[in-house]
Amino acid sequence: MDINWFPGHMAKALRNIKEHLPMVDVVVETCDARIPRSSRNPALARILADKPQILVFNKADLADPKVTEEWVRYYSRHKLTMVPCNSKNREGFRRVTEEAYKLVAEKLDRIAARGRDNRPLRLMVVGIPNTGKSTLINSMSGRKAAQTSDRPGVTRGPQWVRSKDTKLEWLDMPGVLWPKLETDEQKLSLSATGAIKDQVLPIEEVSFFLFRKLLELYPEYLRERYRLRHMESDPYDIYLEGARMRGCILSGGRVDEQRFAELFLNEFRGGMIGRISLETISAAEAGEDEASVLSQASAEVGTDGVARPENQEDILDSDEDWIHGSY
Ligand SMILES: Nc1nc2c(ncn2[C@@H]2O[C@H](COP(=O)(O)OP(=O)(O)OP(=O)(O)O)[C@@H](O)[C@H]2O)c(=O)[nH]1
Ligand SMILES: [Mg+2]
Repeated sequence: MDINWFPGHMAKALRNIKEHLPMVDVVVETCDARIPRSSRNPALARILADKPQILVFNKADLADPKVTEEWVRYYSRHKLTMVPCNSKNREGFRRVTEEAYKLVAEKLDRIAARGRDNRPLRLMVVGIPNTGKSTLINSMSGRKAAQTSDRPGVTRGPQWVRSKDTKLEWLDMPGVLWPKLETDEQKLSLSATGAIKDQVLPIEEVSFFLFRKLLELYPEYLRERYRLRHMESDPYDIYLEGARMRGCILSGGRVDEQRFAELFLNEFRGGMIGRISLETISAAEAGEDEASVLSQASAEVGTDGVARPENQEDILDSDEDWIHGSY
C-alpha cells in the first residue's frame, strides 16, 4: 500500500514544533481515543524529549469507555500524564490545566520568586491531524480563534490563542503524520478515523476494513444498526447485506459499494454505530501480573482517575515504548 500521506507542510510543521518548544511550558499531545496506538507520532516523542507533557485521549466520547479505562491504567503504570477528554463538551478539561500546573509547579515557583508571577502558562498542542487540537484550544480558551474542520490538515501554521481569563496561552500546531507508517492496518485505521484524507486510500477498502474490525470487536452494534440477519456468513457477504439494507443499490441490482462506504464511514465517525475502540491493550502490554498492575495503577491514578507520572525521566522511558523503527 504505497500512498503519500506526508505532504510538505507536515515536515515544516515538525520544524516549527522544534523551534517553538523553548517558548512553551507544557506540551499537550492529542491522540484519538479510538486508536491510541496508531494515532501517536513517534517523531513527536523524540522532539519533545524531556519537556513536561500531557497526553490527551481526545474524542473519548466516541471511544469505548471500558477500553479507555484500561489505557488510563496502562499509562499510569508507564508514568505518563494521560487525560481522556471530549473537546466538544469540555469533559476532562479542568484536569488538563490542573495537571499542567502540577507538571511545572517548581518552575512557576521560581518565576514567582523573581516577582514575575503573572506570566501566563504557555501550552503547545501537537498531534496527528484531525485529533481535535484546534477544537480543544477553542474550548479551553473560550474563544473561537482556531479554525476547525471534520477534514484533516486544516491548521497550516502555528497560531497563538490567549484564554479569556488571560491565564493561559495556547499554541495551535498543524497535525503531523510521519513518512513511514508501520502497517496497512495502521494506515486503514488512520483513514477510518479521518486522520488521513479520504482521497489517499480507496474508500471502499477503508470501509470494508472497518466493517470487518467491527464484526470482530462489536458485532452486536453492527447487527442492530444495519439490521443484519446472517451474521454467520462470510464477512464480505455480511457487508453487502448491510449495504442492501441501507438501500445502496445500483440500477440492475448491484450493490453501490462507494455509497455504502461513505455512509458507513460517516456513521462511524459521527459515533452513530456506538462507542467504539479499535485498539485495545495487548496481552503483552497488559503485563505479566495483572493483579499487581491493577493495584499499583489504582494507587497511582488516585481518586480523580488521572494517570500521573512521578517525574519526567520516567516519561522519557515510557515514550521509548512508542518508537518503533526509524524516522
Ligand atoms: N466527537 C468529538 N469530536 C471532536 C472532538 N474534538 C474535535 N472533534 C471534531 O474533530 C474534527 C477535527 O477537529 P479539529 O479541531 O479541526 O482537529 P485538529 O487536530 O485541529 O486538525 P488539524 O488542524 O487538521 O490537524 C472536527 O470535526 C471537530 O468537531 C471530541 O472530543 N469529540
Ligand atoms: Mg487544527
